Amino acid sequence: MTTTANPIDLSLYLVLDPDLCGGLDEMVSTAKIAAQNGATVVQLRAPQWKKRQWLLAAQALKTVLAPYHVPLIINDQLDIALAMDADGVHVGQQDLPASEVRRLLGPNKIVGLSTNGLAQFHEAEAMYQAGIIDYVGVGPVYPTGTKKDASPVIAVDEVAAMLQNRILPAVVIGGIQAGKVAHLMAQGFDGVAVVSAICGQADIAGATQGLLAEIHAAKGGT
Ligand code: TZP
Repeated sequence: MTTTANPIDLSLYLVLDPDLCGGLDEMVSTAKIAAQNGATVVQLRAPQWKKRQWLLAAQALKTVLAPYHVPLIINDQLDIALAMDADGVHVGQQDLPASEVRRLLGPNKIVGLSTNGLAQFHEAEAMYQAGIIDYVGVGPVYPTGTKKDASPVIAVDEVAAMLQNRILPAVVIGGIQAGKVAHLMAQGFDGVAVVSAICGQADIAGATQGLLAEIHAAKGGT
């Protein structure tokens, strides 16, 4: 059995969505401030965008994140990721299969997969062991208005079952705001993924620092 084990610090995973994060300039500025203040991963997720817009934004984000060594993950646009040499690709259950993404990206890029329940989580574990994916997203765990087609909220006991004896890195997503982080981290996640808790906030730096402080406290003050 192999694992890709591409290293990724999932602690504070910012998902940029143009509906909340604004146009290109505002999005790039948000990403930069978040990276400066401790965000550990940035994902671009813009299902409504045309390819040319995708490429321009992804290239701009890559440039702004590089000095902070914060990886840029592209949501469900393999061609864009290949064109601008992104750090990785994240796919959902209805997107290009993770196995195809891995085959086309090669072994040294990050591949993430969304999961919404125990069965999908167990499938993801097998994919991790086979070297296909590097981490999973688990969610939504709270109702969210950010993703209009979000899957149903996962029941608390199902989340617990997913995390029991887990072998793969997992980041939690969906409706996570300041104050909710400690509870989720205590369940055993490696980090939290957010859109609206950072994007569109009046104080991006303060919002990022606040979430990070909760994460570090939950990880034992590291
Ligand atoms: N996937 C599951 S929920 C979600 C995504 C992309 C949106 C999360 O947004 P927010 O604003 O952090 O609730």
